[in-house]
Amino acid sequence: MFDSLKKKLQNIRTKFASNIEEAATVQPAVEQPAPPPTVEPAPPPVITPAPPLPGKSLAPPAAREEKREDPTFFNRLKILVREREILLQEKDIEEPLMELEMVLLENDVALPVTDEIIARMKKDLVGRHRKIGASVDDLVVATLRSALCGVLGDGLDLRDYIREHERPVKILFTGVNGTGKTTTVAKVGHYLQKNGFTVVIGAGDTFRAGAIEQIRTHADRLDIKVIQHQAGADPSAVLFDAVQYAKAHEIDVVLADTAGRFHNRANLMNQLEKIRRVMKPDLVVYVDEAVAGNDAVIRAGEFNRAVGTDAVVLTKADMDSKGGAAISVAHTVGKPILFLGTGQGYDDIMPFTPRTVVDELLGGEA
Ligand SMILES: Nc1nc2c(ncn2[C@@H]2O[C@H](COP(=O)(O)OP(=O)(O)O)[C@@H](O)[C@H]2O)c(=O)[nH]1
Ligand SMILES: [Mg+2]
Repeated sequence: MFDSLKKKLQNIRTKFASNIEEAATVQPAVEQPAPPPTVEPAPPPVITPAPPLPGKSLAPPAAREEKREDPTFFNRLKILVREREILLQEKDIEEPLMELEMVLLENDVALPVTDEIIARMKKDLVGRHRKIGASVDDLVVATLRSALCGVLGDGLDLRDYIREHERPVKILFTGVNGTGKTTTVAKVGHYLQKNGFTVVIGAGDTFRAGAIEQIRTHADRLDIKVIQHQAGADPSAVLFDAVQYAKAHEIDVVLADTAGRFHNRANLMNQLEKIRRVMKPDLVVYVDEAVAGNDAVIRAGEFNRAVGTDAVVLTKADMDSKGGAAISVAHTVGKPILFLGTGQGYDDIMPFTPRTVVDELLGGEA
């Protein structure tokens, strides 16, 4: 997952670290104490010191010199220096910042999101006294981590959501064709069952040939009840029945599969409006493929404007080496990513926790 971006971020990390290290070495005033005094022959001892003049230092020069040479004093300073402090200017990190910008754009991170990440890096690093320990890399990773977490938002834990809402919680999955809606419905059903919730699936794709069979096969394997009508039936009616079933049987969650549709196809969008009216979903989840990069981000925005979206699932993250959509979609659409799809198996689904995704991107170190 996200291998190309991960590799590039590793390089960038090294570049930042070496630039900051360089800036630190030409900046002794901030990060280092005065160098130890050059060992000069001590001045001849003053045998009879003159009485101190009013307003002058009480300590004679020889005594002050002696104090500066105290080895324990310098040892203590050296220990302090391990926690160096640095004041970076923009020019110190201009080069790696520009490279980071290019890398993000090349890996399909949307322009406004790239800008935001760069702005956060700058704000964190430039013009502020920053402590650097033995490893500058720690500072770089912390800064990158916080910039990326900043654009990824808080995420949404579906288990918490269900616990906090009246049952049944109704979740409608929508999006364009072939992105993995039906597979995601099955995976989410399995995930929720593993987490102790009861689930029913509504076979709301009555449009595409074989769609009802497809969800039925998944559900049978996972031992999940499916509410279905015949092919060509009104999906609103199917999903209404699924909700009624859940109410009657005290099922925790209704997962509604639907046919793929584009936001600009009026008839299918009207159908979706009707589904919304009849089923009254608690969450409308937009599903798209991480591999679609910027297209997925743009489509998610269009869907949100057309019908409203509460959360996003990005599938096929296992096939996505760039990670741009995963980084961009929450910030661009203003809705959290709920899950990443990471393969074709039922367990190949990952709750989207920004922190975990950033760890994955930064190699999980530091
Ligand atoms: N590699 C991979 N394939 C996926 C993932 N999710 C779905 N697919 C595949 O994508 C194809 C289309 O999935 P489907 O659920 O039928 O899409 P729908 O048309 O949106 O319902 C199927 O072959 C799925 O196995 C995923 O996370 N990773
Ligand atoms: Mg489908």
